[in-house]
Amino acid sequence: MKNIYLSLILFLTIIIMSCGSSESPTPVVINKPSKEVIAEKIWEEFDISAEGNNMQEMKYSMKNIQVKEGSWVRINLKNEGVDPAMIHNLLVINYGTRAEVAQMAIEAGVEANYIPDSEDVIAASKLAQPGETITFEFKAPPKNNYEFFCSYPGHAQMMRGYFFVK
Ligand SMILES: [Cu+2]
Repeated sequence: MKNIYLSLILFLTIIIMSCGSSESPTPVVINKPSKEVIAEKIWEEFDISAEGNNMQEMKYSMKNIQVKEGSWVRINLKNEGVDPAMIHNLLVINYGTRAEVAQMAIEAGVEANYIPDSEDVIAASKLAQPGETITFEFKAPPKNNYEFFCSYPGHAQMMRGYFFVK
């Protein structure tokens, strides 16, 4: 009987020892920073008003927008119009494509917020009704010159400006 106990103890000891030296090594503790390092987004924010109450007076309050490459852009488009016909958006597009994108926007229609499915559209806001402010965000495209404009039918000529990424 004693021998059985001894055998059992020996057997258990072997099991415990073999567990201790099992193949999976004990995890190596590396000095981890308490928080993961996340690259901070650099934001460039602009408040742009759409002013005027008719087709002759309507305009953006900014003509030029300049941002740094790699930054994130937040545009607060405030429609200051009161006339129900004054509906606006803001599209950032590749330089020189305004006429083409404006035409595509009309074809895209109001359901699409007059935002055409085009590679020339870098970023776009939804339509802002009179009195409404629409905020939209996007990562600045590569260093280059771009344009912005309102793609609501008939507004592209009056409501436009330049978007520079430096
Ligand atoms: Cu407009």
